[in-house]
Amino acid sequence: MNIAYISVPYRYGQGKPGTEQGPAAVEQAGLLETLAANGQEAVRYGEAAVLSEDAVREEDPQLKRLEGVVHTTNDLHLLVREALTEQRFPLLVGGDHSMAIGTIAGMRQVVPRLGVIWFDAHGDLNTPETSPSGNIHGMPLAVALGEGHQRLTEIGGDGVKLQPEHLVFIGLRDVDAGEQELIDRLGIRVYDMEAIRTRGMDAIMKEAVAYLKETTDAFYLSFDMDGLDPSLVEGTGTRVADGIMLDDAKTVLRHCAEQDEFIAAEFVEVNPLLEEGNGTAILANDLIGNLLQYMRTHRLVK
Ligand code: NNH
Ligand code: MN
Ligand code: MN
Ligand code: MN
Repeated sequence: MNIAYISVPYRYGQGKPGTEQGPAAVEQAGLLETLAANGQEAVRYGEAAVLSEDAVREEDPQLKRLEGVVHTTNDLHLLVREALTEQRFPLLVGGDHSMAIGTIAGMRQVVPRLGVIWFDAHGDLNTPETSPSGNIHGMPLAVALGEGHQRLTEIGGDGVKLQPEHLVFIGLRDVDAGEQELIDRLGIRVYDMEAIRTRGMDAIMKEAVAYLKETTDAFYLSFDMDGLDPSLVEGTGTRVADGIMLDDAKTVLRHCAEQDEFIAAEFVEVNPLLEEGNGTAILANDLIGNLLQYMRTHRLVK
């Protein structure tokens, strides 16, 4: 295991100032020490390029700050591709969730049959036509499936897109009408809070991982902090009631870490400006520590 920590200090996929400070807040919480404590070099592999505020305009109300998102996600896809090509495990810290447009684009150039576990309260399947906000952080999965504005879908080239059966949702509970239509039409696998309550996270993750391993070559985890219960995450922009508690979140991380096919992870939507102190960044750092520890243990046991 050779981690490539990549920071994505940006906020253009949503409207609230602060997610651009997410990586610095998680580093402040001890991220480099967490890497060192798990046998890694305490270094940042790379940082995605971000346009300055005055270079980014709101423009299209259904596709806000498009240039800012295109610039960063395009740069990020190159970084992720490079890290994977060097046989490293990309560990990304954001930044708002639109960054996943770059993550997935970069990964798919190396792993065409890529699986995705999307830990989130939201579907992030909107297009400019269905979005209630015009914020691109609500669109990355639609883009990955090939739906949406061409400036976004063309990042990483016009190759094969993410296949709907290679995607799994965990913790979904705030879905817009257009997103639900897409989920139903494409038959995307969803584990919502009801499923988590009745079946338990352990059974769900066993099934989710087995499902992905059947038809993909490798998978990654995209962890939106707002998938967690709002009592745990004051510092994230769109909290939704009745979310995932800590033990269940760790179960998600453990099941991912136990698979050799697990090749990258991203932690997004940390916004230290929305809370006193640094609680959400500290939690993100703790979760990353858990993940790395599970990965180490698994490798030792093997
Ligand atoms: N679905 C809403 C939108 O598209 C909210 C998205 N917000 C998120 N997604 N935080 O994870 O605007
Ligand atoms: Mn999200
Ligand atoms: Mn979300
Ligand atoms: Mn703060």
